[in-house]
Amino acid sequence: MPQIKFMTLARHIVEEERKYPKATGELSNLLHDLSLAAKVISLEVNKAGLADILGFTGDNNVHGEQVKKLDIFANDMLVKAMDHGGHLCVMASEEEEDIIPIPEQFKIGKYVLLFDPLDGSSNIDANVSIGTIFSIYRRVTPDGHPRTMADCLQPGVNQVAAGYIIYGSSTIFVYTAGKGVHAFTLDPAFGEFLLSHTNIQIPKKGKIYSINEGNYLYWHPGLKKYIKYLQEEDKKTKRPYSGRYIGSMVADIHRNMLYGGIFMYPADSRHPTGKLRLQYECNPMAFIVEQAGGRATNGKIRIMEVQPEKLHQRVPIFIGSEEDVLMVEKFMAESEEHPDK
Ligand code: FDP
Repeated sequence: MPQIKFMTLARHIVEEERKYPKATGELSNLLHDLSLAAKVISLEVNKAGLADILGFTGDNNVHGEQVKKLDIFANDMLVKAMDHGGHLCVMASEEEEDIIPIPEQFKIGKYVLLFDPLDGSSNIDANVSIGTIFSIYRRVTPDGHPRTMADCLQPGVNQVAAGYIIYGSSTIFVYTAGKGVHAFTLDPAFGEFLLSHTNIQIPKKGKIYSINEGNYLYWHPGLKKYIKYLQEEDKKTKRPYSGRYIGSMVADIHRNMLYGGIFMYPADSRHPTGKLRLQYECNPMAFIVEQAGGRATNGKIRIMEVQPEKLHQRVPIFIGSEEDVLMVEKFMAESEEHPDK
Protein backbone atom coordinates (compact mmCIF):
# COMPACT_ATOMS: atom_id res chain seq x y z
CA MET A 1 0.00 0.00 0.00
CA PRO A 2 1.51 3.39 -0.93
CA GLN A 3 2.51 5.47 2.04
CA ILE A 4 0.33 8.56 2.31
CA LYS A 5 1.94 11.61 3.82
CA PHE A 6 -0.46 14.10 5.31
CA MET A 7 0.75 17.63 5.68
CA THR A 8 -1.80 20.19 6.74
CA LEU A 9 -1.48 23.84 5.78
CA ALA A 10 -1.20 24.77 9.46
CA ARG A 11 1.73 22.40 9.98
CA HIS A 12 3.42 23.44 6.76
CA ILE A 13 3.28 27.11 7.74
CA VAL A 14 4.86 26.33 11.12
CA GLU A 15 7.57 24.14 9.56
CA GLU A 16 8.42 26.81 7.01
CA GLU A 17 8.67 29.37 9.78
CA ARG A 18 11.17 27.22 11.69
CA LYS A 19 13.60 27.73 8.79
CA TYR A 20 13.88 31.37 9.89
CA PRO A 21 15.34 31.49 13.39
CA LYS A 22 14.39 35.17 13.75
CA ALA A 23 10.74 34.68 12.77
CA THR A 24 8.29 35.81 15.44
CA GLY A 25 5.44 33.63 14.21
CA GLU A 26 3.29 36.63 13.30
CA LEU A 27 3.29 35.92 9.58
CA SER A 28 2.39 32.29 10.28
CA ASN A 29 -0.52 33.42 12.43
CA LEU A 30 -1.71 35.73 9.67
CA LEU A 31 -1.65 32.94 7.10
CA HIS A 32 -3.43 30.67 9.52
CA ASP A 33 -6.19 33.24 10.12
CA LEU A 34 -6.53 33.68 6.36
CA SER A 35 -6.99 29.94 5.94
CA LEU A 36 -9.81 29.97 8.50
CA ALA A 37 -11.59 32.77 6.64
CA ALA A 38 -11.06 30.83 3.40
CA LYS A 39 -12.82 27.77 4.84
CA VAL A 40 -15.87 29.81 5.81
CA ILE A 41 -15.98 31.56 2.41
CA SER A 42 -15.60 28.20 0.68
CA LEU A 43 -18.58 26.80 2.58
CA GLU A 44 -20.68 29.80 1.63
CA VAL A 45 -19.59 29.65 -2.03
CA ASN A 46 -20.54 25.98 -2.15
CA LYS A 47 -23.99 26.80 -0.78
CA ALA A 48 -24.51 29.63 -3.25
CA GLY A 49 -26.74 27.62 -5.56
CA LEU A 50 -28.95 26.54 -2.70
CA ALA A 51 -29.38 29.56 -0.54
CA ASP A 52 -31.15 32.74 -1.38
CA ILE A 53 -27.74 34.32 -1.70
CA LEU A 54 -27.59 34.63 -5.45
CA GLY A 55 -28.60 37.80 -7.19
CA PHE A 56 -27.74 41.40 -6.79
CA THR A 57 -28.05 43.43 -3.62
CA GLY A 58 -28.68 46.51 -5.65
CA ASP A 59 -25.49 48.13 -4.32
CA ASN A 60 -22.53 49.19 -6.43
CA ASN A 61 -18.90 48.71 -5.40
CA VAL A 62 -16.32 51.53 -5.53
CA HIS A 63 -15.74 50.86 -9.23
CA GLY A 64 -19.41 51.30 -10.08
CA GLU A 65 -19.86 47.56 -10.66
CA GLN A 66 -22.85 45.73 -9.27
CA VAL A 67 -21.94 43.78 -6.15
CA LYS A 68 -23.39 40.41 -5.34
CA LYS A 69 -24.11 39.24 -1.85
CA LEU A 70 -21.27 36.75 -1.82
CA ASP A 71 -18.73 39.51 -2.46
CA ILE A 72 -20.00 41.33 0.58
CA PHE A 73 -20.01 38.18 2.65
CA ALA A 74 -16.41 37.35 1.67
CA ASN A 75 -15.28 40.91 2.32
CA ASP A 76 -16.91 41.06 5.75
CA MET A 77 -15.60 37.63 6.66
CA LEU A 78 -12.01 38.58 5.84
CA VAL A 79 -12.21 41.86 7.73
CA LYS A 80 -13.72 40.13 10.77
CA ALA A 81 -11.24 37.27 10.70
CA MET A 82 -8.20 39.50 10.33
CA ASP A 83 -8.80 42.71 12.29
CA HIS A 84 -8.19 41.50 15.85
CA GLY A 85 -5.13 39.24 15.59
CA GLY A 86 -2.72 42.02 16.57
CA HIS A 87 -0.53 41.46 13.49
CA LEU A 88 -1.95 44.07 11.11
CA CYS A 89 -1.74 47.85 11.08
CA VAL A 90 -4.10 48.35 8.15
CA MET A 91 -6.02 46.48 5.45
CA ALA A 92 -7.44 47.40 2.05
CA SER A 93 -9.99 45.53 -0.02
CA GLU A 94 -11.01 45.75 -3.64
CA GLU A 95 -14.57 46.10 -2.38
CA GLU A 96 -13.95 49.13 -0.17
CA GLU A 97 -13.16 52.61 -1.33
CA ASP A 98 -10.83 53.58 1.51
CA ILE A 99 -8.27 51.75 3.61
CA ILE A 100 -9.68 49.61 6.43
CA PRO A 101 -8.41 50.62 9.88
CA ILE A 102 -7.82 48.19 12.73
CA PRO A 103 -10.47 48.94 15.38
CA GLU A 104 -9.08 50.94 18.31
CA GLN A 105 -9.57 48.20 20.88
CA PHE A 106 -7.14 45.86 19.08
CA LYS A 107 -3.36 45.77 19.04
CA ILE A 108 -1.66 47.36 16.03
CA GLY A 109 0.81 45.04 14.30
CA LYS A 110 3.57 45.33 11.74
CA TYR A 111 1.90 43.82 8.67
CA VAL A 112 -0.40 45.16 5.95
CA LEU A 113 -3.05 43.03 4.25
CA LEU A 114 -4.50 43.79 0.81
CA PHE A 115 -7.15 41.53 -0.67
CA ASP A 116 -9.70 40.93 -3.36
CA PRO A 117 -12.36 39.00 -1.42
CA LEU A 118 -14.05 37.32 -4.40
CA ASP A 119 -12.41 37.73 -7.77
CA GLY A 120 -14.30 36.70 -10.89
CA SER A 121 -17.59 37.29 -9.15
CA SER A 122 -19.53 37.97 -12.33
CA ASN A 123 -19.21 34.18 -12.81
CA ILE A 124 -20.93 33.17 -9.56
CA ASP A 125 -24.38 32.56 -11.01
CA ALA A 126 -22.89 30.26 -13.67
CA ASN A 127 -21.11 28.09 -11.08
CA VAL A 128 -17.72 28.97 -12.54
CA SER A 129 -14.60 28.92 -10.34
CA ILE A 130 -13.89 32.11 -8.43
CA GLY A 131 -11.23 33.04 -5.91
CA THR A 132 -9.90 35.14 -3.05
CA ILE A 133 -6.53 36.86 -3.59
CA PHE A 134 -4.33 38.29 -0.85
CA SER A 135 -1.07 40.10 -0.46
CA ILE A 136 0.95 40.79 2.72
CA TYR A 137 3.52 43.57 3.23
CA ARG A 138 5.57 44.76 6.17
CA ARG A 139 4.55 48.27 7.20
CA VAL A 140 6.81 51.11 6.09
CA THR A 141 5.49 53.65 8.61
CA PRO A 142 6.68 53.73 12.25
CA ASP A 143 5.40 51.01 14.58
CA GLY A 144 2.45 51.80 16.79
CA HIS A 145 0.76 54.21 14.36
CA PRO A 146 -2.56 53.01 13.06
CA ARG A 147 -3.73 53.04 9.42
CA THR A 148 -1.78 54.91 6.85
CA MET A 149 -2.20 54.97 3.11
CA ALA A 150 1.58 54.82 2.57
CA ASP A 151 1.63 51.26 3.90
CA CYS A 152 -0.88 50.22 1.23
CA LEU A 153 0.92 51.93 -1.65
CA GLN A 154 4.05 49.80 -1.69
CA PRO A 155 5.38 48.23 -4.88
CA GLY A 156 4.86 44.48 -5.23
CA VAL A 157 8.56 43.73 -4.75
CA ASN A 158 7.97 44.52 -1.04
CA GLN A 159 5.49 41.67 -0.60
CA VAL A 160 6.43 39.17 2.09
CA ALA A 161 3.70 36.70 1.21
CA ALA A 162 0.84 36.34 -1.25
CA GLY A 163 -1.69 33.76 -2.18
CA TYR A 164 -5.05 32.86 -3.60
CA ILE A 165 -7.82 30.48 -2.74
CA ILE A 166 -9.64 29.01 -5.69
CA TYR A 167 -13.19 27.80 -5.16
CA GLY A 168 -13.54 25.28 -7.96
CA SER A 169 -14.15 21.57 -8.28
CA SER A 170 -12.27 21.61 -5.00
CA THR A 171 -11.07 24.49 -2.85
CA ILE A 172 -7.32 25.04 -3.09
CA PHE A 173 -5.17 27.42 -1.01
CA VAL A 174 -2.02 28.46 -2.91
CA TYR A 175 0.61 30.62 -1.24
CA THR A 176 4.17 31.82 -1.34
CA ALA A 177 6.21 33.39 1.41
CA GLY A 178 9.11 33.94 -0.97
CA LYS A 179 10.41 30.36 -0.97
CA GLY A 180 8.44 28.60 -3.68
CA VAL A 181 4.75 28.10 -4.22
CA HIS A 182 2.75 25.43 -2.42
CA ALA A 183 -0.87 24.39 -2.79
CA PHE A 184 -3.23 22.76 -0.29
CA THR A 185 -6.53 21.16 -1.19
CA LEU A 186 -9.42 21.40 1.26
CA ASP A 187 -10.65 18.03 2.42
CA PRO A 188 -14.32 18.75 3.07
CA ALA A 189 -14.61 15.76 5.43
CA PHE A 190 -11.75 16.82 7.72
CA GLY A 191 -12.16 20.54 7.13
CA GLU A 192 -8.39 20.72 6.65
CA PHE A 193 -6.22 22.03 3.81
CA LEU A 194 -3.85 19.17 2.86
CA LEU A 195 -0.64 19.63 0.89
CA SER A 196 -1.39 18.66 -2.71
CA HIS A 197 1.24 20.49 -4.82
CA THR A 198 4.75 21.15 -3.49
CA ASN A 199 6.98 23.78 -5.04
CA ILE A 200 4.87 24.38 -8.16
CA GLN A 201 6.94 25.22 -11.24
CA ILE A 202 5.20 26.76 -14.22
CA PRO A 203 6.49 25.31 -17.53
CA LYS A 204 8.94 27.69 -19.27
CA LYS A 205 6.71 27.65 -22.34
CA GLY A 206 3.06 26.71 -22.58
CA LYS A 207 0.48 25.91 -25.25
CA ILE A 208 -2.41 27.96 -23.88
CA TYR A 209 -3.29 31.63 -24.24
CA SER A 210 -6.00 33.34 -22.19
CA ILE A 211 -7.36 36.71 -23.20
CA ASN A 212 -10.77 38.25 -23.82
CA GLU A 213 -10.72 38.21 -27.64
CA GLY A 214 -13.93 40.23 -27.73
CA ASN A 215 -11.71 43.26 -27.23
CA TYR A 216 -9.57 42.48 -30.32
CA LEU A 217 -10.61 45.59 -32.20
CA TYR A 218 -9.19 47.86 -29.49
CA TRP A 219 -5.83 46.14 -28.94
CA HIS A 220 -2.29 47.35 -29.58
CA PRO A 221 -1.21 46.30 -33.13
CA GLY A 222 1.65 44.22 -31.67
CA LEU A 223 -0.78 42.27 -29.52
CA LYS A 224 -3.01 41.56 -32.52
CA LYS A 225 0.01 40.19 -34.38
CA TYR A 226 1.06 38.09 -31.39
CA ILE A 227 -2.37 36.44 -31.14
CA LYS A 228 -2.38 35.73 -34.89
CA TYR A 229 1.15 34.26 -34.49
CA LEU A 230 -0.12 31.91 -31.76
CA GLN A 231 -2.90 30.74 -34.06
CA GLU A 232 -0.58 29.87 -36.95
CA GLU A 233 0.65 26.34 -37.56
CA ASP A 234 4.31 25.57 -36.85
CA LYS A 235 5.33 22.20 -35.42
CA LYS A 236 8.73 23.41 -34.22
CA THR A 237 7.27 26.05 -31.91
CA LYS A 238 4.24 23.86 -31.07
CA ARG A 239 1.72 26.20 -32.63
CA PRO A 240 -1.19 26.72 -32.88
CA TYR A 241 -1.78 27.34 -29.17
CA SER A 242 -5.15 26.60 -27.55
CA GLY A 243 -7.29 29.52 -26.48
CA ARG A 244 -8.75 29.11 -22.96
CA TYR A 245 -10.50 32.03 -21.28
CA ILE A 246 -12.66 31.41 -18.23
CA GLY A 247 -12.91 35.11 -17.44
CA SER A 248 -12.02 34.49 -13.82
CA MET A 249 -8.43 35.55 -13.25
CA VAL A 250 -7.69 33.12 -10.42
CA ALA A 251 -9.00 30.17 -12.39
CA ASP A 252 -7.24 31.16 -15.64
CA ILE A 253 -3.90 31.69 -13.89
CA HIS A 254 -4.20 28.59 -11.70
CA ARG A 255 -4.71 26.44 -14.81
CA ASN A 256 -1.78 28.08 -16.59
CA MET A 257 0.44 27.60 -13.50
CA LEU A 258 -0.12 23.86 -13.79
CA TYR A 259 -0.19 23.41 -17.59
CA GLY A 260 1.87 26.38 -18.77
CA GLY A 261 0.66 29.31 -20.83
CA ILE A 262 -0.01 33.02 -20.76
CA PHE A 263 -2.84 35.10 -19.30
CA MET A 264 -3.28 38.65 -20.59
CA TYR A 265 -5.47 41.56 -19.62
CA PRO A 266 -3.97 44.30 -21.77
CA ALA A 267 -4.57 48.00 -22.04
CA ASP A 268 -6.69 48.87 -25.06
CA SER A 269 -7.91 51.99 -26.78
CA ARG A 270 -10.99 52.09 -24.54
CA HIS A 271 -9.19 51.17 -21.29
CA PRO A 272 -5.69 52.68 -21.41
CA THR A 273 -4.69 51.17 -18.06
CA GLY A 274 -6.35 47.78 -18.55
CA LYS A 275 -8.93 46.40 -16.14
CA LEU A 276 -7.25 44.51 -13.33
CA ARG A 277 -6.11 46.08 -10.07
CA LEU A 278 -2.42 46.36 -9.30
CA GLN A 279 -2.53 45.86 -5.53
CA TYR A 280 -5.34 43.33 -5.15
CA GLU A 281 -4.96 41.15 -8.23
CA CYS A 282 -1.79 41.76 -10.24
CA ASN A 283 0.91 42.08 -7.57
CA PRO A 284 -0.04 38.95 -5.60
CA MET A 285 -0.43 36.91 -8.78
CA ALA A 286 2.89 38.26 -10.10
CA PHE A 287 4.68 37.27 -6.88
CA ILE A 288 3.23 33.75 -7.05
CA VAL A 289 3.97 33.27 -10.75
CA GLU A 290 7.54 34.60 -10.40
CA GLN A 291 8.09 32.29 -7.44
CA ALA A 292 6.96 29.44 -9.69
CA GLY A 293 9.57 30.43 -12.29
CA GLY A 294 7.25 32.48 -14.52
CA ARG A 295 7.13 36.12 -15.55
CA ALA A 296 4.64 38.97 -15.03
CA THR A 297 4.92 42.36 -16.70
CA ASN A 298 2.77 45.25 -17.87
CA GLY A 299 4.25 44.68 -21.33
CA LYS A 300 7.38 46.63 -20.50
CA ILE A 301 8.35 46.37 -16.85
CA ARG A 302 7.83 43.87 -14.05
CA ILE A 303 4.38 44.23 -12.46
CA MET A 304 6.03 44.14 -9.04
CA GLU A 305 8.15 47.18 -9.90
CA VAL A 306 5.21 49.40 -10.77
CA GLN A 307 4.93 52.09 -8.08
CA PRO A 308 1.27 52.35 -6.99
CA GLU A 309 -0.03 55.90 -6.83
CA LYS A 310 -3.56 55.20 -5.67
CA LEU A 311 -5.37 52.41 -3.92
CA HIS A 312 -7.49 51.03 -6.74
CA GLN A 313 -4.97 51.50 -9.54
CA ARG A 314 -5.39 49.38 -12.67
CA VAL A 315 -2.53 47.97 -14.71
CA PRO A 316 -2.22 45.98 -17.95
CA ILE A 317 -0.88 42.48 -17.26
CA PHE A 318 0.91 39.71 -19.19
CA ILE A 319 1.60 36.80 -16.87
CA GLY A 320 2.59 33.15 -17.09
CA SER A 321 5.27 31.02 -18.71
CA GLU A 322 8.45 33.03 -19.10
CA GLU A 323 9.05 32.42 -22.83
CA ASP A 324 5.45 33.25 -23.71
CA VAL A 325 5.49 36.54 -21.81
CA LEU A 326 8.83 37.48 -23.38
CA MET A 327 7.36 36.78 -26.81
CA VAL A 328 4.34 39.07 -26.42
CA GLU A 329 6.63 41.84 -25.08
CA LYS A 330 8.78 41.43 -28.19
CA PHE A 331 5.79 41.66 -30.56
CA MET A 332 4.52 44.81 -28.85
CA ALA A 333 7.96 46.47 -28.74
CA GLU A 334 8.50 45.77 -32.47
CA SER A 335 5.14 47.25 -33.41
CA GLU A 336 5.92 50.35 -31.38
CA GLU A 337 9.16 50.82 -33.30
CA HIS A 338 7.38 50.24 -36.64
CA PRO A 339 3.72 51.25 -36.15
CA ASP A 340 2.96 50.59 -39.83
CA LYS A 341 4.38 47.03 -39.70
P1 FDP B 1 -14.92 39.85 -12.65
O1 FDP B 1 -15.17 41.11 -13.42
O2 FDP B 1 -15.92 38.77 -12.93
O3 FDP B 1 -14.73 40.08 -11.16
O4 FDP B 1 -11.06 41.33 -11.85
C1 FDP B 1 -12.18 41.05 -12.34
C2 FDP B 1 -12.33 39.93 -13.36
O5 FDP B 1 -13.52 39.24 -13.16
C3 FDP B 1 -11.18 38.90 -13.43
O6 FDP B 1 -11.28 37.85 -12.51
C4 FDP B 1 -11.31 38.39 -14.85
O7 FDP B 1 -10.13 37.82 -15.33
C5 FDP B 1 -11.71 39.63 -15.61
O8 FDP B 1 -12.34 40.50 -14.66
C6 FDP B 1 -12.69 39.35 -16.70
O9 FDP B 1 -12.93 40.51 -17.40
P2 FDP B 1 -13.66 40.52 -18.83
O10 FDP B 1 -15.08 40.13 -18.56
O11 FDP B 1 -13.53 41.94 -19.29
O12 FDP B 1 -12.95 39.58 -19.72
